[in-house]
Amino acid sequence: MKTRLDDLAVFGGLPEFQEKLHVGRPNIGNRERLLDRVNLMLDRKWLTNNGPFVQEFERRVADLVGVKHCIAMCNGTVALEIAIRALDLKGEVILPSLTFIASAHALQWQEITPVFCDVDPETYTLDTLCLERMITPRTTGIIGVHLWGRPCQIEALEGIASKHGLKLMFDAAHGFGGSYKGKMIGGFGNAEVFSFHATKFFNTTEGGAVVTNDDELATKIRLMKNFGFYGMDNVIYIGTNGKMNEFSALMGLTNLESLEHFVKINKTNYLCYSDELKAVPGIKLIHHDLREKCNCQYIVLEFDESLTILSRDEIAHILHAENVLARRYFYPGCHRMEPYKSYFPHSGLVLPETEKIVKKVLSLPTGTAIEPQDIKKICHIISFAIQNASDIKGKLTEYDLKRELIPGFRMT
Ligand code: T4K
Repeated sequence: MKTRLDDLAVFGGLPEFQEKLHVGRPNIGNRERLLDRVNLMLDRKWLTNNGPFVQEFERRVADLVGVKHCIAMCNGTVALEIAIRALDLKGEVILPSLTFIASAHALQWQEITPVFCDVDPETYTLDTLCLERMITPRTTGIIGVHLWGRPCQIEALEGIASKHGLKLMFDAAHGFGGSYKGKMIGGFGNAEVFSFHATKFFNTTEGGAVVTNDDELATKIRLMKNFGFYGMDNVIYIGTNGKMNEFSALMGLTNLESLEHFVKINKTNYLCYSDELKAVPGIKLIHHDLREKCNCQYIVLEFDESLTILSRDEIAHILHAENVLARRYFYPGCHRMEPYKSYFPHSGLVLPETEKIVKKVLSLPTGTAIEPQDIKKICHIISFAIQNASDIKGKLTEYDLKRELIPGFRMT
């Protein structure tokens, strides 16, 4: 427990945690079941190329999501690229800037212009009014992002897409296992894309999938992810190598068996954070709607600096010193990263909400790697820091805030 300023590790005290607590520590299912499957894979000598584990995994995911087709892929980024290509998107595609850079790169990689749209101040997903203003004759599609697992305003987006004859897809990298108005995420738009990266609450080490109810699109995507092969020695389409391998699929099958357990832990953690921080002035925990299915995999705090006095970055700095490696997902916004900041140097002017949000949110550790007592300690550090904000602020300036406590994290 920190009771004096000098107890804080940033001022020379002992770090609260001896081991680093990460955001995105993988959840791993039953080890014996996993190793049994590894042995079976080795006995079968079938390691990739639409093997039996991949086929089983695709069936399980399609059933869980309630869609006709799941095409498993090597990662979420390639799944996005292939879905974009199969949907024949060209010219300009509108998406939020408040997302992981892969959402934008998947477009630019194939020379489609990502047009960054602002987000709604309530949901932090695409602002539908702003979106309609950004449609031009070159626009061919919209990519909604279910940021932190919270669904987009899906019905409104469907309305806009159909009114303007645009394709609609979703980057559902954060949305696996969630629902919108009782229907599982994955079943909306022309297609949705999941990421099963190690840092997601459900992982296949690396992995992703496109899910869709469109038979023709699914066939095209299956061809594209396997070089365009239609049977042996017969290529009928341009393609790439987007295949999921057998190890990833068996990891996925094993982790699927623990999915409910992972969600339960995430919900418990979310409620614990919520309880511990409810009385701390200037802090809002980004809300997850527990009436819907929800994976609660991102614990995101939002700071109102007029009340916390300490900025988001100062609090992150204090936490990092205590070995709590909080992350600024998704700072500074895609529009402020290359190549987009050179292509569109003034795009921040039309993204006022995004510009505000990226400066005030902070993601904290959750998942099976963390216990409620750890959460209580993290919350105590935050609350102690805010209670003593003025003193800490003065003292912090004596220290080098530009020091990188974790590689790549530099105070701004
Ligand atoms: N769209 C959206 C909206 C996304 O968020 C993502 C990915 C994608 C598309 C693309 O999907 P993928 O192609 O990745 O399937 C991470 C992930 O690499 C990325 O998958 C994820 N979003 C993004 C939000 O986070 P980094 O660069 O922040 O990851 P990194 O390496 O710093 O890892 C985070 C923490 O997790 C580390 O502090 C340590 C811990 N960790 C990580 C790994 C890989 C572990 O404890 N064990 C591990 O094996 O991007």
